[in-house]
Amino acid sequence: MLSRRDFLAKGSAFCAITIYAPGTLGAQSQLLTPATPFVKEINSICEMCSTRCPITVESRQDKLFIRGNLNAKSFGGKVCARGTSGSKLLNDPHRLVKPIKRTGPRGSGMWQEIEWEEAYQLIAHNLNQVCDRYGPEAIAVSSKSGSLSSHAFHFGKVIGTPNIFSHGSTCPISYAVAAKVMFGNELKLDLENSKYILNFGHNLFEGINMSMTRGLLAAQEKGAVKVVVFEPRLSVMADKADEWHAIKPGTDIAVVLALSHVLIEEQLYDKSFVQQHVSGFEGFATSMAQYSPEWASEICDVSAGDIRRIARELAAAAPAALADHGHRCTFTPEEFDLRRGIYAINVLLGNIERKGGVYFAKKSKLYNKLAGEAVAPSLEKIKVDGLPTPVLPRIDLAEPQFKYAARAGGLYQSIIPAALLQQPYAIKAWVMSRSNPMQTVTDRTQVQNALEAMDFVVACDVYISESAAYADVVLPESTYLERDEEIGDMSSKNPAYALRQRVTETIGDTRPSWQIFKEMADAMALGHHFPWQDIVDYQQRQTANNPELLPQLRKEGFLSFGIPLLMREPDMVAKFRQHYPNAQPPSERGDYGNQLQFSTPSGKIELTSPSLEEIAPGRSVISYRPVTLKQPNELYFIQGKSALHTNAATQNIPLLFDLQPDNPVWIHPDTAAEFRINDGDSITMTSQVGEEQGTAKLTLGIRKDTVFAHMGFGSKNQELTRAFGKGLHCGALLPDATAAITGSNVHTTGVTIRRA
Ligand SMILES: Nc1nc2c(c(=O)[nH]1)N[C@H]1C(S)=C(S)[C@@H](COP(=O)(O)OP(=O)(O)OC[C@H]3O[C@@H](n4cnc5c(=O)[nH]c(N)nc54)[C@H](O)[C@@H]3O)O[C@H]1N2
Ligand SMILES: Nc1nc2c(c(=O)[nH]1)N[C@H]1C(S)=C(S)[C@@H](COP(=O)(O)OP(=O)(O)OC[C@H]3O[C@@H](n4cnc5c(=O)[nH]c(N)nc54)[C@H](O)[C@@H]3O)O[C@H]1N2
Ligand code: SF4
Ligand SMILES: [Mo]
Repeated sequence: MLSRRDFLAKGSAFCAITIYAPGTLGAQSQLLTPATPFVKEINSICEMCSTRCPITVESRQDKLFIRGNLNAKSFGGKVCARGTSGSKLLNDPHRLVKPIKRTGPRGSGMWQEIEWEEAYQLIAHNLNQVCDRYGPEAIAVSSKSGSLSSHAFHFGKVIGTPNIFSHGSTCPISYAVAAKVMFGNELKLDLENSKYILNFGHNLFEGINMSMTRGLLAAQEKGAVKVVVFEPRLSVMADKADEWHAIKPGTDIAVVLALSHVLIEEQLYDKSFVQQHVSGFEGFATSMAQYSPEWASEICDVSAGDIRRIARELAAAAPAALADHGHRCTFTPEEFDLRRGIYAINVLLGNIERKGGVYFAKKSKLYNKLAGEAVAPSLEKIKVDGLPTPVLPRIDLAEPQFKYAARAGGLYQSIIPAALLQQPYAIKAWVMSRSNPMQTVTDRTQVQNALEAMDFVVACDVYISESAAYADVVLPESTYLERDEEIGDMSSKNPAYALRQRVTETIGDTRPSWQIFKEMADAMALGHHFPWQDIVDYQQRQTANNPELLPQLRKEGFLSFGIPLLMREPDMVAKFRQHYPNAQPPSERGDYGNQLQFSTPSGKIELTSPSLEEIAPGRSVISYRPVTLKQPNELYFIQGKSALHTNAATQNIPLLFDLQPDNPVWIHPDTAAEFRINDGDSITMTSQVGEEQGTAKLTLGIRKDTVFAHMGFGSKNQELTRAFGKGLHCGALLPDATAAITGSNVHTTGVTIRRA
């Protein structure tokens, strides 16, 4: 058994600088050599962030070079700074490459390396014990959603717990729930062809989504687009925009509703679209009548004249104009009506399924139906019969208002009160994969308390993350460069698929998620619920009706089928019909507007949703509700992504760490002067739940009442030797607050600052 202290001692004897925890590549370096890539070039998928861009990995002299897969045109054949750094993760001596079990108190850094079999037996014994004592519902299973999460989620279903969570409530859940309620489905943005883009804190040049970022860049390079950004700080996005409005945090909804007010009052909306496709317009229009630009400007610090002008400019550019619904939707407790309000602008502009507007992904089923022939292969859904039915409802369904959120990945943060207060009932064990809630769910202290209160915790990660440091067993997943995965649907304007493939042999004793969760089920005598033999068998089941798809994807990595289609764009529909002679006949307008279907109760776009009254009285009509995000003596504390790091996942990766080791706090010079803070000073930031140390960065590019920091820094886990204690820990300052209906975890709070 080795403790962190032993390693410190050992480390100082053998090497003056670096200390490695058991289970890491560094600790095993004498036994292990770096990975050898397989062949010259393999196509795969990046996982340095959850955008998951298609990549081509080339090996030259045993080194890996990662670039974008040219087949994936919308990604531009490019990767970002993090995407090129994959081999730094692969070969990082701090990376976990052997299962470990805890041998001291949680968080003490006392670990012992164990074999996989022992890890599985330990996990099976402890999870079975929790099941026997409290029922399977007492086990929470969580994973960041994406290509690897389906195996963790399936494991949750197999053991019979309803308490399965994605990261959604800390990220996109609000726009997902709002879209589901209004349209029955999620929407995508046609940034590249847009002439006018409204952006409410979608930080596309730092919170990078390669295809969207490049789409926006392409539009800006053409010079034919106007971009208007509402942001409390001068983000790179704001800097590259035509107009930046330094909006007060949490008040975007006022601008959004006032824009609709003007579009309706001045009759600037698309009446025929509304008439054909929209339900509840009258109720919506009545509600909007009260939200004048003058009313809004009092709330949000954007002038009434600007709001009126922007509404008119938008309408003039429509339908090639759009309001971006954003990505991380955690600014305010009123996210639901903020995101519904943003969608409503698009509906009024009549930009649905138009160039430069918004559209639905064209998956093969719809595409083939419209084409009248099998243009694109379809993936089989892999069904497993005979799974247990949980007796209790999900912990986040104690309140019926979260019905939609529960289906969209759930309220991740609800694990904390369930563990600490048994509300609505006790969670006693936590199986987490590819998730670092200690950093990414609000109120770190309570997350730590919840982890300490658990009977048993399993973490599956590539590092001993801040959260994994509190687990009983940590399972090392192979990095994305070392593992195969199932085929993923990447359809946009036409159907597309992508495949992740191993590009190099596995270093150390790591395994992929598909294998880990299958083998965990085996150890619990539940392996029959994972009927596929291995990932190839799984891929073959996915392609049972189109066996040629798999070899094609192995070669190409990314495949798209057919030609791009927007259903209400007559020239695209005409081209589509030329391509596919058996295609559906168009409407009188020469488009497929008549084929648009919305899986909502009314079958139309619901600008007002009467059915919401059953789960949340008073919520059917979009309206303004004031929120309090800070006390009068406090500053708003907001966060955002760094272009050089991914959330709380890359701070310890060599190169990325060197490029940005911490997160200085942005403060306006006038505010800093008030507190006698100079640029570079150490500061203390205090909120109602925590106190953190940081460094001041004085900039005119932020509101005087607001401070900002990149998220993901200030790790309190010493196994992450590089990242430990570097910068300010955002989650430690954020109180737990949940938005209505969407269940999103609110990331804005009030803080005070002083010189440390
Ligand atoms: N305060 C604050 N909190 C936030 C945010 C914010 O802006 N401010 N942003 C929110 C957002 S948008 C999101 S999406 C969430 C993200 O939060 P999480 O879902 O927790 O995700 P990450 O921080 O991206 O990474 C989680 C873990 O995945 C591990 N990992 C990386 N690759 C692999 C792999 O291949 N396999 C396995 N098993 N593990 C891997 C990393 O080491 C890391 O420990 O955070 C949210 N939380
Ligand atoms: N380089 C990089 N790329 C990433 C990620 C990463 O970590 N690094 N993460 C990926 C993930 S998981 C996601 S979700 C996306 C995130 O994509 P985004 O959602 O675009 O990312 P954030 O940087 O969190 O953006 C939030 C922005 O909103 C601003 N803001 C805060 N409060 C308010 C407010 O009340 N109103 C307005 N208008 N603005 C406000 C912040 O200053 C910040 O610039 O990026 C993805 N891509
Ligand atoms: S945006 Fe960058 S890090 Fe994220 S998947 Fe794409 S290349 Fe990888
Ligand atoms: Mo996210």
